[in-house]
Amino acid sequence: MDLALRAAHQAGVFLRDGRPDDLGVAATKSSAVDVVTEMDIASEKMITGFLAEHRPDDGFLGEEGASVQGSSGVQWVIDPIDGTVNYLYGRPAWAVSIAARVGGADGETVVGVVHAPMQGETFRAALGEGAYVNDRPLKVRPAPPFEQALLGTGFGYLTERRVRQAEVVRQLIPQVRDIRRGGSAAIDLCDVAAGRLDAYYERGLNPWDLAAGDLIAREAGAVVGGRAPGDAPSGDLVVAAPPALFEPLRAKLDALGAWHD
Ligand code: LIP
Repeated sequence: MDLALRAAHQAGVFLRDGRPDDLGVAATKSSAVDVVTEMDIASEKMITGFLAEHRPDDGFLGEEGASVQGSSGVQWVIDPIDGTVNYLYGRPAWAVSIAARVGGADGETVVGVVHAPMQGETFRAALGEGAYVNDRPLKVRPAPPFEQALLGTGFGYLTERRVRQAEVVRQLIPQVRDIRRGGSAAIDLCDVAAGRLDAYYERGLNPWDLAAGDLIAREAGAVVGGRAPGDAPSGDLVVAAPPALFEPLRAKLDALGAWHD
């Protein structure tokens, strides 16, 4: 936890104070709007370098290419900027997300840190030890009636998937209080943990988007799952909500086909 916090804060200062005024797109991935900046790449190098210096036998999985098997049984799962498009546009909703998993790629997340420098907030959780923002304990909001729920979601970078996701939103929005699209899955999951959203769902997340926020939400009392009852959250679908809201939302999303393109 200490190493994750120090790595996240170090990267956060670099990203907040060192953002070039003329920041541009360094590369694209799945589509012309799935972008990487030089700061994503530099942040990941800074984080992996710091962690490897202190724990040289650990493994790494990072959004911008970090991929080290390691021999210690500990794997660091890193999103150096979650909310890259927000960061590119100078919008504040972005975060550094760092998780530690024990037991390899399918192991259990034991530490999660989501550091949001522009909000002045660091969300953290250790397995079985609760969730916090800065030093304040986090607890999910009590589940409201479904029609009064404030949901968060996000959209992919491929047109075909976005069309499908918009159709799910079209059918869902008359049935709930409202829907927010913040642009950072890690922050969305922390918002569920903090009671700033009643629930969050999204199709298409990568492990680095999910790992830290998943633990923080669960340690704050949320259920975090996937498409079918008992499914773990995955790229197919992530659903995070207080226990009494989770199953009604999961079932609704399953019926709306939110799990496929
Ligand atoms: C982002 C996610 C967000 C999703 C975006 C993107 P990135 O991660 O945090 O929830 O809707 O499409 O995947 O690419 O900024 O690390």
